[in-house]
Amino acid sequence: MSNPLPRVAAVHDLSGFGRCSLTVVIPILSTMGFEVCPLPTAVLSTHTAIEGFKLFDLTDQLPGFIEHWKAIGLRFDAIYSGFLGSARQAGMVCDFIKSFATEDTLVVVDPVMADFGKLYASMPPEMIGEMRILSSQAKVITPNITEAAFMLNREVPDSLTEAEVKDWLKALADLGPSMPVITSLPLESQTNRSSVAAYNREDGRFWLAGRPQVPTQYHGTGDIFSSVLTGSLLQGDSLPIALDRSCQFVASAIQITFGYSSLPHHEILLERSINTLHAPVTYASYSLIP
Ligand code: PXL
Repeated sequence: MSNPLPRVAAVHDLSGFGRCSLTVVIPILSTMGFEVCPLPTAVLSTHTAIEGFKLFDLTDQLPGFIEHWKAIGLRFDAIYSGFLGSARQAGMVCDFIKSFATEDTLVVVDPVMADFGKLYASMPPEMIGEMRILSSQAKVITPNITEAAFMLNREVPDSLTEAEVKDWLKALADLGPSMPVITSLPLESQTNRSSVAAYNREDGRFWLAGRPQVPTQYHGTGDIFSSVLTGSLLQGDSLPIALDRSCQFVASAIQITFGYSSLPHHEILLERSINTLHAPVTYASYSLIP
């Protein structure tokens, strides 16, 4: 019998506290109607922004998990990777994609490694080159502006014009992916908005989407964005609608969380916002970058 639900291989860590990676990927994609099969890259006590975190790296376990999945003939409609436990895992994930992806598989790589101009605490500098190689195997990549700068060997910019954003997206597409997306864009023309931009090499169009910025930072919003984007593209949404749906969900989750008194670890109250995943997309936000 064929699988009644589209199936996603989710290559991310499991952080016990701090709502990110698998603890947001699974509820979001399940709520959107997909079966999620986690391929855990590491198990952590908390995400790496909380001091004293413990990380148990699963690099040596990955090949055995993958071999077992091959042996039982598992097939995936999407492969979606994020935080890796070691730089060595990038090559393993490339091999996993080569073994399991067909022409119809949606391959999404979120090159999780840095933010605000700095690598995350557990990330070795070799991760940058490895993420560049892994990204070349993807259709969609979703770096934030710091990750995009690191992958392109550029300075992290304070601000970008729309023409510069197009150049950055084209340079990312030259690494391999046909739909690069950049999040946390410091757009010169939209300083009070949280903006994302994307390029679709197949039709040559560039898109911009966003929502008004809330004056605080939350952890895990990149994972939430990329998870909704993956689900949205997998359900057949166009690229700009997928961008808009993801921005809308992140913005509503932030808005809902912001209403509570300040939370010590700055994570999103996903459980209070997940029902808004089914809200219709308001088409007000996206536009073509001419
Ligand atoms: O949200 C990205 C992320 C995922 N997983 C772990 C992290 C981070 C960001 O800090 O530390 C373990």
